[in-house]
Amino acid sequence: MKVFFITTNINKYKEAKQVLEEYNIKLMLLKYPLMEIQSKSLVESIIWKGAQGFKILDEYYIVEDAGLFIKPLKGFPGVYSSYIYKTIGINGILKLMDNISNREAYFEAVGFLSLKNNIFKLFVERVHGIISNEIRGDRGFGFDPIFIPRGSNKTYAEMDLSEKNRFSHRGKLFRKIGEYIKNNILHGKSI
Ligand code: ITT
Repeated sequence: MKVFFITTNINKYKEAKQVLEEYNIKLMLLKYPLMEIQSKSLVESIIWKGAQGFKILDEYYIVEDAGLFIKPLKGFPGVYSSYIYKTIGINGILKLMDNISNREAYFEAVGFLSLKNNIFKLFVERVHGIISNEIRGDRGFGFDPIFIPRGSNKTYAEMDLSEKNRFSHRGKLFRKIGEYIKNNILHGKSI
């Protein structure tokens, strides 16, 4: 089965593609910049972002948004992750965390799966962890070099693709989406 992933981020696509291969789902990249609204929640913005796809293609497709929420910074950068990454970057985040001993943070990923006829399903996953004291690793993208997921002592950037997928918010999210497609679409149940 073929499903499209509408994203401008090739790294996100590679991670998601590897997970969905386990479910015999072929993920196709549709590189298209969907508009994003400024909202306090990723769930609210993904509905708005995902629904734009209805006008672009009449196929099963996925749109995904993720953000890093740092507890002692009251959830910052959260929904502003993309802008903050492009402006102050990971060095800026580490500077803000100088002398802060509580390093708790989580990544949230939300997914919008379009099932044709304007029907869609939402998925949400979180992975808790800590912000490292320094930049570590050169793989991955975004905040990967400063996030250590619970259960590992490596940052995401010190992991290869499969290991990151085993631990990550995106890995968890796409396994949930894969299970859903397997149980509700591939096996012919009505949705
Ligand atoms: P889209 O076209 O799919 O929107 P994007 O790069 O803007 O691609 P997001 O809005 O989902 O992706 O992500 C917002 C930012 O959060 C992104 O620019 C990264 O800096 C960061 N981010 C998201 N997922 C990440 C991950 O797995 N590891 C590290 N940083 C991540």
